[in-house]
Amino acid sequence: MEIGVVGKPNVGKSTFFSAATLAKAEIASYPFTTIDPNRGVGYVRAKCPHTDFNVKCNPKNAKCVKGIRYVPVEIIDVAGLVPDAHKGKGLGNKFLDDLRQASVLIHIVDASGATDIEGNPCETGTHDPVEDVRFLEKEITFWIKNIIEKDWKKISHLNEKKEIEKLLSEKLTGLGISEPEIKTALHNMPENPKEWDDEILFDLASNIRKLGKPLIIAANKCDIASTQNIEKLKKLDYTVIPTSAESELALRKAASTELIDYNPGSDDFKIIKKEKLNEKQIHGLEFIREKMGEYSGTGVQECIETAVFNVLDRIVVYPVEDENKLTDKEGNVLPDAYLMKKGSTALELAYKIHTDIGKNFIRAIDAHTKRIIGADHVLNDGDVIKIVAKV
Ligand SMILES: Nc1nc2c(ncn2[C@@H]2O[C@H](COP(=O)(O)OP(=O)(O)OP(=O)(O)O)[C@@H](O)[C@H]2O)c(=O)[nH]1
Ligand SMILES: [Mg+2]
Repeated sequence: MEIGVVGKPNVGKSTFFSAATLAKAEIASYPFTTIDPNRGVGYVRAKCPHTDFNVKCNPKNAKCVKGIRYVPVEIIDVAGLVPDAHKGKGLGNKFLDDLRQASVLIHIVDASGATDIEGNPCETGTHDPVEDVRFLEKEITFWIKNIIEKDWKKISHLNEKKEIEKLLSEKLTGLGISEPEIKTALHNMPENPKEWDDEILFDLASNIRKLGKPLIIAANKCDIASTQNIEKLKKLDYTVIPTSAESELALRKAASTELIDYNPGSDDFKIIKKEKLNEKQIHGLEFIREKMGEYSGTGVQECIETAVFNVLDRIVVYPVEDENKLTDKEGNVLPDAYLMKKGSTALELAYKIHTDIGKNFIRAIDAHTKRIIGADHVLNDGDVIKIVAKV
C-alpha cells in the first residue's frame, strides 16, 4: 500500500513529501524540480495497545510516543503533471507509471492561486485552483484509457461482459485495480464493446480511476491562500483539507533538533530553546502558530490519516507469537503494527504475516480476551492477535 502525491508542478508536492517523511527531496520555486520520483516513509497514528495491557512495548519498525504508535506508510512524490501530458506535454505522463502501486492519491493543489496551470509563478490569487482539480482528473483518466486502448482490438472482439471484465482485470492488476472494481466500473457500459466510442471509453476509464485511484485534495499554501479559494475548493465533491506543507516541514525540522516540542498532527507546538532562535525565526514560528489556530494544524498529518483510515478504510492490527507476553520470537513486545482493510479476517492476517502461516492456519487467539477465534473472524481496530499454525 502506497500513497501517491500528485499535482501540477510547483505546488508543494516535494515539500509535502519531505514534511511527511523527513526524507530529502529537492524543493524550489520553479516547475519540474522533481523528475525522478522520491520515495519515503510517513506515519499514521494509532493508540498503542501497550496501554491496555500495562506493558512497555518495543516496536521493530515504528516508534511509540506517549501511547501513540506511529505506523509506517510508504509515500511517493512524483514529477508535476500539466494539461495534455497524455499528448506528451511537459514531462508527459510516463511517470504516472510510478504511481501504479499507489492505492490512494493526495492531490496537492496550490490554493493560493500563485502558480499558473503549468506551474509557473504568477501573481497570488490570479489562478483558479479548481481548474487544476479538473485537469488532473482528466490526465489520470487518459492514462488509464491509454492502457485499455493498447489491447483494444482484443477487447472489441469479445461479446461477453464477463470476458471483458477478465481481460481488463488482467491489464489493470498492475494498477492495483481488482476484478470486482472493474465489474462495478463496467456496470452501465453498453453490452457490445463494438458500440463503445471514445466518449464511452473515457467514461469507463473515469469510473476505473475513481475506484482504483481514489483521491483527496490538499488545499496547499493555505498560509497565503484567500479564504474564498479554500471555500471554493471545499465545495468540490472531494475531501478537501487545507494544508501548509511549508509550515509542517519547518516544524518537523525544528522538532528534530529539539528547538521546539511538536507532535505532527497537533494544532500547536511549544518553543523549547528560544535562546537559539533569532527574531526572524521566532516571528516565523508565531505566524505558523496563528495559521495553525485558524486551520486546526498544518493539515499534512490529517491528509495522510484521512487517506489511510477514511479512504482506504484501514485498521491497525498487532500480530504476536505469545498472547500472554505479547512478544515475537525474539521477545520484542508488540513488535509489529499492520494496516489491514476493515473487514479483514484472522486468516487474512495469517496470510499477510506469511503465506505458509496462512496455508497452515489452525486458529487464532485474541490477546485482549484470550478467546480462540476462527479463520473467518473479522478483526477489529487495535486487535492483538496470535495465529496458531501447523509447523
Ligand atoms: N507559502 C507556501 N509555500 C509553499 C508551501 N509548500 C510549498 N511551498 C513552496 O512552493 C514551491 C514549490 O515547492 P515544491 O515542493 O518544490 O513543489 P513541487 O510540487 O514538488 O514542484 P515540482 O517538483 O517542480 O513539480 C517552493 O518554493 C516551496 O517553498 C506552503 O505550504 N506554503
Ligand atoms: Mg517536486
